[in-house]
Amino acid sequence: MLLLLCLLSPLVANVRAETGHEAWRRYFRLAPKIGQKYANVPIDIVSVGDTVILAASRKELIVGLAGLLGSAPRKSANPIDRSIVLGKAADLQSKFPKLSVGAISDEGYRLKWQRIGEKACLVIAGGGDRGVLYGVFALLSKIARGEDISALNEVQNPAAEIRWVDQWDNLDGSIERGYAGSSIYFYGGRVRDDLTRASEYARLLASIGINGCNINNVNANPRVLQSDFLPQIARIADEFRHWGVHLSLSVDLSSPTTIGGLDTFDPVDPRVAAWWNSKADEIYTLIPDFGGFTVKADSEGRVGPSSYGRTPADAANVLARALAPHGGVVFYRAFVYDHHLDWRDPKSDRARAAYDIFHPLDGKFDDNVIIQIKHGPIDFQAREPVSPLFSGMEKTSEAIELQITQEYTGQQRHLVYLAPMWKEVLDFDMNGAEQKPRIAAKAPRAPGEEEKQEDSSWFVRTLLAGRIFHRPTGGYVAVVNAGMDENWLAHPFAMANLYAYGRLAWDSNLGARQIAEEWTRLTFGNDSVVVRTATEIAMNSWRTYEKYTGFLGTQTLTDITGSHYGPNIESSEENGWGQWHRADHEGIGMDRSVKTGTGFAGQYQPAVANMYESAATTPDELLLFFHHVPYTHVLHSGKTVSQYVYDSHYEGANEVKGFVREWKGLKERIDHERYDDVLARLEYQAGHAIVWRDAVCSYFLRLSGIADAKGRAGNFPNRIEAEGMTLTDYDVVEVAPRENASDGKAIRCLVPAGCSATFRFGARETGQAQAGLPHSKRYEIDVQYFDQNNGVSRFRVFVNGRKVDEWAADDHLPAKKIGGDTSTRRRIHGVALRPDDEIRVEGIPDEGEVAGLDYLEILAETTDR
Ligand code: GCV
Repeated sequence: MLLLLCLLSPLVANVRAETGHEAWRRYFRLAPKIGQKYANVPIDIVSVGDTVILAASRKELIVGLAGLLGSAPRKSANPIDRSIVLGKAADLQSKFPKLSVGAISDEGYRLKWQRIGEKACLVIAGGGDRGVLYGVFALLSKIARGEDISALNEVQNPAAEIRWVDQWDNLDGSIERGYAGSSIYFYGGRVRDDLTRASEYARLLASIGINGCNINNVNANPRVLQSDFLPQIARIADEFRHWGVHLSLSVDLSSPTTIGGLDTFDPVDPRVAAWWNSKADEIYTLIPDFGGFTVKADSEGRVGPSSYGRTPADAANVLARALAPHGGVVFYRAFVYDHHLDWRDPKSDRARAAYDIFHPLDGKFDDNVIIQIKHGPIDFQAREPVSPLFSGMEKTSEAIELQITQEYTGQQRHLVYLAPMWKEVLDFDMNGAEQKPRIAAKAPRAPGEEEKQEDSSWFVRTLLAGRIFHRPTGGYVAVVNAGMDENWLAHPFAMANLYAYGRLAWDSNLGARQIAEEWTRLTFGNDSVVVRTATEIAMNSWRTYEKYTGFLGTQTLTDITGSHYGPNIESSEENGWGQWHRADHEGIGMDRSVKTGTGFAGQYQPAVANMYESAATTPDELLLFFHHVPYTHVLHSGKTVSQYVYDSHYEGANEVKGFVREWKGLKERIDHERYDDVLARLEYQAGHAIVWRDAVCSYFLRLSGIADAKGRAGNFPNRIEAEGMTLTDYDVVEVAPRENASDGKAIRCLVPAGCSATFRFGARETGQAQAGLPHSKRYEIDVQYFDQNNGVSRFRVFVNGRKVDEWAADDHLPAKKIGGDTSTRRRIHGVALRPDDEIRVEGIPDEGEVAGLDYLEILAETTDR
């Protein structure tokens, strides 16, 4: 028994109940084997300096070490025996003249063992207050991950000055594209009374080096700037300040008229400039460390400078001049486009907009304006090329805008780790193969940092750091949309994206795998099986999602005019939003070449433009973004486009099944709460991946008329369509679009007492029996039903009158109707069946939800489904 306990001990150490609220700063007591590595970590803290950030740093260090190592450190005025000594480099050096920490940038830090007098101390020196805080978090992270710190001597300076997040929170408490509950800041038109979550969020952000947060939706409510509202905003800034997080606000450019009483918001009108100046003064009186303004204008119905024939530079500069005396910045979003484009015009192209508008303005923006550029030219798609604007402005500061909230990537119901995609963007060389001589010879460097010989590549990450064109600032912004959900982002793995974003904004040279491993250790503990499995699932997840939802650069195939979630392939077409894939009977793709298409490819630097100009040199994964090709076009991989569509969707759906299997291997190695939560989400995802697979395959099978060489698409031997069963009170409905239900039909129940669908089980339903394989007596029954969000239907399944399962359709999927957003799979395991058994499904509707049913699939039970 004792032996058994010993063998299990590394496992049970990890399995304390958890909600995910602590994210990657759990500070759980280290397992003894790891903990003993830190036996000589000092338990005495000497802190030099006294600011709110230093106080927070000291407190974090005490809480973290007490949790990880089991004993609370003491505070001392001077080093005794061994101490951790922390403070700003300049302050430490004046207090301990013999201490040498070298040069550190303002937000950088050094972690180093050093003798102070006779005492061997562990020094945490920051360039400024934030540097100290980041150093503390870094040390705690190393210990939590079991990293050797016995010879620690490390300096870290952030890659870029701007490391911000945006929240799209509305004052009524809702969050645009938020998938994890309501706003942590606002409720019912005002700032929440209890801002505990706001403070905890700032701490979370600081722990990964993020130094700014824009708290309200870019579709901004002008009310946020009203004089009676600003003191409420100041309360949030008070919470952020301890964690070194600047607060900024999205502003509506029409504010001078809507709340200012002026008859114009023309940015070149002196009265408008005076209004913004006095508004900025008012804000800084309340919030001295206010970060600045974010602007969405002339975009998706927002007003902007075009109302007066002015440019984004005119608009940005009037704000920038109001903020400049206080040190604030303007984030002007390059997401400016016409959403009433003429879809019949083969030359019209939304992808061109940002470059067409902003490139000619290069040099016209004030130095404290940062152009915030979405990573691709469209809108956070699972695959799109890098925005050409990154290399289109040499005299303007830039920030990349990434999206952590998974608007087009499964909305935190699908596990999609985005760091591999972001790495491809950041590592993309905008200069292509061409070697340009005009590269900066001397880039601004952190003090003490060695001058690196940059080659002539224009990596996006280097452009963002301002190094190539000597820009004073620049960096990273990401839309997070954390909410009131206990674990911040709903899906436990969605937190890996927030973690990865912070780590990359700090050090863009880190690898996606290394970050995933770090996150896994900090989130789930150091069990090597957990680390390996979770990292592997994460690393594969983005490409897997791409395989079953969108192919070869089509852009999104989600419901573009609705939820942006489930499949709706035709919704991209015949409207002005410009996310067209141009699929017809013969072929698919947007021709964006210069020679025959929209000319978008020509917005890149010559080497990259040449690559995208021809289908022969465009990488497969972006082929359809740049070219219209027949379904018979042969890819570099050797497959035709049509066969690729079938293969990739079957592969993708199978890979998610694999994730479920791998995750199940972690049972007992992770606390039950998070294990079960992730498992349930993965099982849902595996079902929804099949919905996607079947929708896309059947759509293109019908459109192209080209069969799947492997015979899978449109062929479901084990499927029993609901509309083919014997129905009592259920009625048959045509589903639109038809590919969102098997065979285009489903059944719905409008009778409050309930309806039923019955059939007799026969050999036809068992692939194994048909193939003459040994007949299994136990089966898995997959029930494909529809879980709308306007009611909670109930389902019951009976075999020969005996109930084998029941459940409530109570998920919060983003639709009120039967379709691709709501199609959901329930798996019933281990059902004993004999030929001719009666299987009956009962559905009881609730309010608007109609207990919709699509089909059943029955297969012999195996361990590998
Ligand atoms: C905040 C996309 C989203 C919108 C979002 C917009 C933006 O269009 O669907 O919800 O609006 O991007 O980034 O401004």
